[in-house]
Amino acid sequence: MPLPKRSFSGIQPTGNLHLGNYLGAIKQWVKLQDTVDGIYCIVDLHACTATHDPVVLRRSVSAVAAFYLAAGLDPAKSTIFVQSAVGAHSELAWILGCVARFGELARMTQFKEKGEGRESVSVGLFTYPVLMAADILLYDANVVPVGEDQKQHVELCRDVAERFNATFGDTFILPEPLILGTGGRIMGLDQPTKKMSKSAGSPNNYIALEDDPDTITRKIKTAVTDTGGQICYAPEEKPGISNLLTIYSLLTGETMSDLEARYTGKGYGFFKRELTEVVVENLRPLQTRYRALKKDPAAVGEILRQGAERAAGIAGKTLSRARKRFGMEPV
Ligand code: AQP
Repeated sequence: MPLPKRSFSGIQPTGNLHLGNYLGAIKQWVKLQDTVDGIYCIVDLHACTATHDPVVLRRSVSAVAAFYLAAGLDPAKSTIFVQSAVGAHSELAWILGCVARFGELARMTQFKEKGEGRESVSVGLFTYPVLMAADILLYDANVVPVGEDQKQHVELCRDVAERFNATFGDTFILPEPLILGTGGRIMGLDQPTKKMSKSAGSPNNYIALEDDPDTITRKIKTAVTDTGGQICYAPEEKPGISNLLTIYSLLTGETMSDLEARYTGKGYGFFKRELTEVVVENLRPLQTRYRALKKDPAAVGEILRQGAERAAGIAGKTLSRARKRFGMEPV
């Protein structure tokens, strides 16, 4: 199979980045960056689909950028930028919004989950997948490395692109989601049947990339486990311990069967103490680099500026192609 040429992905600056974002998304991007042209975005327009404070949003954008770099994204190999700095995202989203269908957006499970229990939701939350489709299609991305939760949105992106191509002529490349087998979905520590999430009600749901060793220790100690003390990977019957095993395996590269064999008869308490050490030691170098980057906002700002310049060059060409096909520029 030929190597994929370009990947696109992004994270919303909506709160504390957590282990799910790292293992499900950023770690994969770093792995890919020697073989594909990676375009990685801080999707601040998506973050506005929920009620937000503009000052906090700006701060979160800087924090996410610093985490991308601290986790190993190299601006010499990957393009890193802020979504709102490239106007083509909003313009293409409008065009695609006229091609997408209300019914297909209404079927998106993330919209249903995030809208659940709220008195009212923004139109932006409903059309979120259309903006995401624009993000991906602008860069002719072949692959979209995301967590499991985003698979449905990538599929919608393909459907909308296919419809556009069929109606107006070949314009967009159809992307494929790239999802880790085990670990595409890291679950909440306090509720292992739901995904770990920045906007979860309790901070005990997630291990934030910024958490200090004491906080990590406390969160893992109180993580929900299942009845029976056996340490085995069985996501249906034992979602709590299976989730902790997944985190351990993804951070160390050890297989589930090796871990199961090592921890046979050892008990949850023992396993949790060892997992705590693994998490703390894996996050330590990332956190050290993150703190150094936070002290140099000008350097991070310059990386984002250069990234936006390159991104705008690529996106502008695709947008112009789409505008022509759509009847907005002379062919
Ligand atoms: N629990 C998770 N396990 C694996 N991957 C995950 N991702 C998010 N949570 C998990 C992946 O991280 C990338 C960026 O996600 P996002 O922050 O833009 O949006 P999200 O999926 O909605 O993440 P959160 O944490 O739940 O954010 P909030 O609470 O703000 O909505 C994506 O690739 C996602 O799959």
